Amino acid sequence: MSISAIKPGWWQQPLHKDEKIWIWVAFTWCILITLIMPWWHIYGDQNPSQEYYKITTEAFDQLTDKFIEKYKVGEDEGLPVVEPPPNSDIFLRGEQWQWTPVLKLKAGSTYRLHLSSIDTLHGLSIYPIVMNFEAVPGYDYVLTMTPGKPGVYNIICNEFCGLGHHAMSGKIIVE
Ligand SMILES: [Cu+2]
Repeated sequence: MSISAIKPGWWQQPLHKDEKIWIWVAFTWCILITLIMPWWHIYGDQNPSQEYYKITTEAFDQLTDKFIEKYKVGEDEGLPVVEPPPNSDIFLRGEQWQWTPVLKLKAGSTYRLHLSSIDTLHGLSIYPIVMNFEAVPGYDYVLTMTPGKPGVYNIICNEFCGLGHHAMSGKIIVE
Protein backbone atom coordinates (compact mmCIF):
# COMPACT_ATOMS: atom_id res chain seq x y z
CA MET A 1 0.00 0.00 0.00
CA SER A 2 1.41 3.34 -1.00
CA ILE A 3 1.03 6.66 0.79
CA SER A 4 -1.16 8.03 -1.97
CA ALA A 5 -3.72 5.35 -1.25
CA ILE A 6 -4.52 6.88 2.17
CA LYS A 7 -7.50 9.14 1.91
CA PRO A 8 -6.90 12.54 3.46
CA GLY A 9 -8.69 12.95 6.81
CA TRP A 10 -10.43 16.14 8.01
CA TRP A 11 -7.20 17.29 9.67
CA GLN A 12 -5.53 17.37 6.31
CA GLN A 13 -8.12 19.61 4.67
CA PRO A 14 -7.33 23.30 4.42
CA LEU A 15 -9.06 25.47 7.05
CA HIS A 16 -12.41 26.91 6.17
CA LYS A 17 -12.66 30.72 6.31
CA ASP A 18 -15.05 30.59 9.32
CA GLU A 19 -12.59 28.40 11.23
CA LYS A 20 -9.77 30.84 10.56
CA ILE A 21 -11.87 33.74 11.85
CA TRP A 22 -12.76 31.86 15.05
CA ILE A 23 -9.15 30.86 15.68
CA TRP A 24 -8.13 34.51 15.48
CA VAL A 25 -11.00 35.65 17.67
CA ALA A 26 -10.09 33.04 20.32
CA PHE A 27 -6.37 33.79 20.08
CA THR A 28 -6.86 37.55 20.41
CA TRP A 29 -9.18 37.02 23.39
CA CYS A 30 -6.57 34.79 25.10
CA ILE A 31 -3.87 37.42 24.66
CA LEU A 32 -6.20 40.16 25.92
CA ILE A 33 -7.29 38.39 29.12
CA THR A 34 -3.68 37.35 29.80
CA LEU A 35 -2.62 41.01 29.61
CA ILE A 36 -5.51 42.09 31.85
CA MET A 37 -4.06 40.04 34.75
CA PRO A 38 -0.82 42.05 35.20
CA TRP A 39 -2.70 45.28 34.35
CA TRP A 40 -5.26 44.64 37.08
CA HIS A 41 -2.53 43.72 39.55
CA ILE A 42 -1.07 47.21 39.12
CA TYR A 43 -4.22 49.31 38.68
CA GLY A 44 -6.91 47.30 40.49
CA ASP A 45 -7.83 48.80 43.84
CA GLN A 46 -8.70 45.53 45.57
CA ASN A 47 -5.28 43.96 45.69
CA PRO A 48 -4.29 42.55 49.07
CA SER A 49 -1.17 44.02 50.66
CA GLN A 50 1.88 41.83 50.13
CA GLU A 51 2.85 41.96 53.78
CA TYR A 52 3.37 38.95 56.01
CA TYR A 53 5.70 37.87 58.77
CA LYS A 54 6.63 34.62 60.42
CA ILE A 55 5.18 34.25 63.88
CA THR A 56 4.61 31.32 66.22
CA THR A 57 1.01 30.32 66.83
CA GLU A 58 1.56 30.91 70.58
CA ALA A 59 2.78 34.47 69.99
CA PHE A 60 -0.14 35.30 67.71
CA ASP A 61 -2.56 33.80 70.23
CA GLN A 62 -1.13 36.03 72.97
CA LEU A 63 -1.15 39.16 70.78
CA THR A 64 -4.83 38.59 69.97
CA ASP A 65 -5.68 38.03 73.65
CA LYS A 66 -3.88 41.26 74.60
CA PHE A 67 -5.68 43.14 71.82
CA ILE A 68 -9.05 41.82 73.04
CA GLU A 69 -8.27 42.68 76.66
CA LYS A 70 -7.31 46.23 75.73
CA TYR A 71 -10.27 47.22 73.55
CA LYS A 72 -13.13 44.92 74.56
CA VAL A 73 -16.51 46.69 74.72
CA GLY A 74 -18.94 43.79 75.05
CA GLU A 75 -19.96 40.33 73.94
CA ASP A 76 -21.89 38.93 71.02
CA GLU A 77 -23.08 35.31 71.21
CA GLY A 78 -20.19 34.39 73.48
CA LEU A 79 -17.55 36.16 71.40
CA PRO A 80 -15.79 39.30 72.62
CA VAL A 81 -16.66 42.48 70.75
CA VAL A 82 -13.64 44.72 70.27
CA GLU A 83 -13.64 48.38 69.27
CA PRO A 84 -10.09 49.44 68.44
CA PRO A 85 -9.13 53.09 67.84
CA PRO A 86 -9.20 54.19 64.17
CA ASN A 87 -5.97 53.76 62.19
CA SER A 88 -4.55 51.08 64.48
CA ASP A 89 -3.29 47.51 64.34
CA ILE A 90 -6.10 45.00 64.80
CA PHE A 91 -6.10 41.21 65.18
CA LEU A 92 -8.31 38.43 63.90
CA ARG A 93 -7.61 34.87 65.05
CA GLY A 94 -8.83 31.81 63.23
CA GLU A 95 -9.10 28.58 65.21
CA GLN A 96 -11.23 25.44 65.29
CA TRP A 97 -13.98 26.60 65.02
CA GLN A 98 -14.37 30.31 65.45
CA TRP A 99 -13.12 33.72 64.36
CA THR A 100 -12.15 35.87 67.36
CA PRO A 101 -12.93 38.66 68.15
CA VAL A 102 -15.94 40.42 66.63
CA LEU A 103 -14.42 43.62 65.23
CA LYS A 104 -16.20 46.96 65.49
CA LEU A 105 -14.65 49.36 63.00
CA LYS A 106 -15.22 52.91 61.76
CA ALA A 107 -16.03 53.43 58.11
CA GLY A 108 -13.36 55.47 56.35
CA SER A 109 -10.63 54.64 58.87
CA THR A 110 -7.66 52.57 57.83
CA TYR A 111 -6.62 49.55 59.86
CA ARG A 112 -3.79 47.07 59.69
CA LEU A 113 -5.55 43.74 60.10
CA HIS A 114 -3.28 40.98 61.39
CA LEU A 115 -4.73 37.67 60.28
CA SER A 116 -3.55 34.22 61.31
CA SER A 117 -4.60 30.84 62.57
CA ILE A 118 -3.44 29.10 65.71
CA ASP A 119 -4.14 25.52 64.62
CA THR A 120 -4.82 24.57 61.04
CA LEU A 121 -5.46 26.33 57.74
CA HIS A 122 -8.62 28.47 57.65
CA GLY A 123 -10.15 30.55 54.89
CA LEU A 124 -11.40 34.02 55.76
CA SER A 125 -14.37 34.82 53.58
CA ILE A 126 -16.11 38.16 54.13
CA TYR A 127 -19.78 38.46 53.10
CA PRO A 128 -21.62 39.98 51.32
CA ILE A 129 -18.62 41.57 49.59
CA VAL A 130 -17.05 38.15 48.93
CA MET A 131 -13.42 38.89 49.69
CA ASN A 132 -11.29 35.86 50.48
CA PHE A 133 -8.01 35.54 52.33
CA GLU A 134 -6.12 32.66 53.89
CA ALA A 135 -5.31 32.36 57.59
CA VAL A 136 -2.13 30.30 57.74
CA PRO A 137 -0.68 29.07 61.03
CA GLY A 138 2.84 30.43 61.56
CA TYR A 139 2.27 33.52 59.41
CA ASP A 140 1.02 36.95 60.41
CA TYR A 141 -0.72 38.20 57.27
CA VAL A 142 -1.14 41.98 57.44
CA LEU A 143 -4.00 43.37 55.39
CA THR A 144 -4.24 47.14 55.19
CA MET A 145 -7.92 47.85 54.87
CA THR A 146 -10.31 50.79 54.86
CA PRO A 147 -13.89 49.69 55.44
CA GLY A 148 -16.15 51.73 53.18
CA LYS A 149 -19.80 51.04 53.73
CA PRO A 150 -21.30 50.73 57.25
CA GLY A 151 -23.01 47.43 57.95
CA VAL A 152 -22.57 43.99 59.42
CA TYR A 153 -20.17 41.80 57.48
CA ASN A 154 -20.34 38.11 58.22
CA ILE A 155 -17.25 35.98 58.10
CA ILE A 156 -17.27 32.32 57.27
CA CYS A 157 -14.49 29.78 56.85
CA ASN A 158 -14.06 28.58 53.29
CA GLU A 159 -11.26 26.10 53.91
CA PHE A 160 -12.42 22.76 55.28
CA CYS A 161 -10.92 22.58 58.76
CA GLY A 162 -12.63 19.70 60.51
CA LEU A 163 -15.89 18.69 62.16
CA GLY A 164 -17.14 22.15 63.13
CA HIS A 165 -16.08 23.86 59.91
CA HIS A 166 -19.64 24.61 58.76
CA ALA A 167 -20.33 26.46 62.02
CA MET A 168 -17.18 28.57 61.95
CA SER A 169 -18.41 32.11 61.58
CA GLY A 170 -17.50 35.59 62.78
CA LYS A 171 -18.44 39.18 62.30
CA ILE A 172 -17.08 42.59 61.40
CA ILE A 173 -19.32 45.52 62.30
CA VAL A 174 -18.65 48.75 60.43
CA GLU A 175 -20.19 51.95 61.81
CU1 LIG B 1 -13.08 25.85 58.10
